[in-house]
Amino acid sequence: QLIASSKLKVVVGIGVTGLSVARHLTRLGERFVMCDTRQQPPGLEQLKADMPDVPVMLGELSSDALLTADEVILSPGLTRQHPAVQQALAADIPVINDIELFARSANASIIAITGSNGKSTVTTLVGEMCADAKVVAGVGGNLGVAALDLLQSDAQLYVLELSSFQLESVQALNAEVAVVLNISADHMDRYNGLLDYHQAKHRIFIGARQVVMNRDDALTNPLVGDGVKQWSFGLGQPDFKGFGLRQHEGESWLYYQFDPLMPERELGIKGRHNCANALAALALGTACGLPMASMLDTLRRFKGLDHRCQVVGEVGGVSYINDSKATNVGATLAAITGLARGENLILIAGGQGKGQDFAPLAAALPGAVKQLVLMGEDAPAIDRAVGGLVDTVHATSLAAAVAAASQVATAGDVVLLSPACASFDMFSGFEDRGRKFAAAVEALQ
Ligand code: UMA
Ligand code: ADP
Repeated sequence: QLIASSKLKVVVGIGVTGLSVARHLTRLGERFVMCDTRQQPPGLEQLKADMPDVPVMLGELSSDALLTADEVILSPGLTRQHPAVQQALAADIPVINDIELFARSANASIIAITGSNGKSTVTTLVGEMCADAKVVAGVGGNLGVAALDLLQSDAQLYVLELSSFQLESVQALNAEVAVVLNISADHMDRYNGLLDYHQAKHRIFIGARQVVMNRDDALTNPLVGDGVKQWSFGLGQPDFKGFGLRQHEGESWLYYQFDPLMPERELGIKGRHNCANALAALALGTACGLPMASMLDTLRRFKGLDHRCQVVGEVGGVSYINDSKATNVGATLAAITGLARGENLILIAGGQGKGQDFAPLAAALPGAVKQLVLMGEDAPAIDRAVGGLVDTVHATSLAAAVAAASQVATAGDVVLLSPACASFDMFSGFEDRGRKFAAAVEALQ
């Protein structure tokens, strides 16, 4: 009893995650303190209002404070490489996070989804599939509601979008089914190369009873034992484990093994990458026993999320597409591949590059992009990588970029905002960037 009462948890980060952890620990009756390196963390007011008795420490993380903890609960925005966190680890103090706490308390199966791109689309889609099948699902994580806040609901299933940052501090998620949708470089300012990032993502498979792999991306292939049931998806013909595409009645159909499911053209979400997302969602849903007919209805109905290859206007025969959520090169490549019909694209790109290599754009732009309009902090880095391969102009604002793009676009062209970069240098987030793009397009009409 005495030992139990001396236990103290230290929660690092007072943002959305930190607040959800504080509420959870309060419900459990645990003793904890909260800290944040910032003097004005965004969740502070809420914390003071809802849990006024919780001790708060602000400013540079003190290793002394962390060393008093029996567990440190780290928010995803802070790296485990922080010196104070490293000292706690060296002293054998477990450094976990909200997702680990979630896994310990979850009373229903978890569908766990990560990947460099498509997480939000697949998570939302699987959530919709559950709703259509009348399965009560708690949907959230990196997207929407923080994971621990979902535990309040009477969920029969949890559908979690997990970022690599969240997976870094998970010890054992024990998901019913887990997937890494795809892997391409992202967040290279935080990771020591692609291997480091890959290892963080693959923590999603720890303790999983079933796994889903992408046949078109070997880096998604989990290293799991024979007892773990495996499913697969990919844009080629399906293998015995899964979902894919085959020609049927003169067109491309979604298939499960040798069973035709529906024509690809009936999918509500468009583009090759979204077809892969649909197949991944089918694999996850099937693994959890959702009925196929209902899942296919969902696929027909679900039209995708805002800011992901979303048409926001048509002016003088020119389509304007908002792909503001393309915050890495992989997502921008998917948009270019899906939308290029000869040299018909005017691409607006740039922002914060997060340390990524823009070289893959050099192969994709010529022949697809009529003009590149660059803006933001890493515009010069993109310019260097593309190296004059396509006609390039620079803009100092998004409105100026849209104006420049509209000058060169002619009927049949597509003006595509797909920045391959984060937005925080000029906007409050990708939604803000997408909304400002839509407003600039509106102003052209
Ligand atoms: N920070 C400090 N000092 C601290 C703690 C945080 O400076 O002591 C800074 C971090 O460097 C970071 C910012 O504060 O830039 C936010 O960090 P946080 O851990 O407090 O973030 P939360 O508000 O808890 O939000 C996090 C996710 N954010 C990140 O991982 C950066 C949210 O994902 C997520 O929705 C939320 O938890 C609930 O799960 C956002 C995101 O951008 C949407 N995620 C990245 C992505 O999708 O690419 C991974
Ligand atoms: P995430 O949550 O992983 O960021 P989203 O579903 O929000 O994923 O999509 C983010 C960006 O990635 C958008 O630009 C979208 O068009 C693109 N995208 C979505 N799915 C894929 C995929 N399977 N492969 C490549 N890009 C994708």
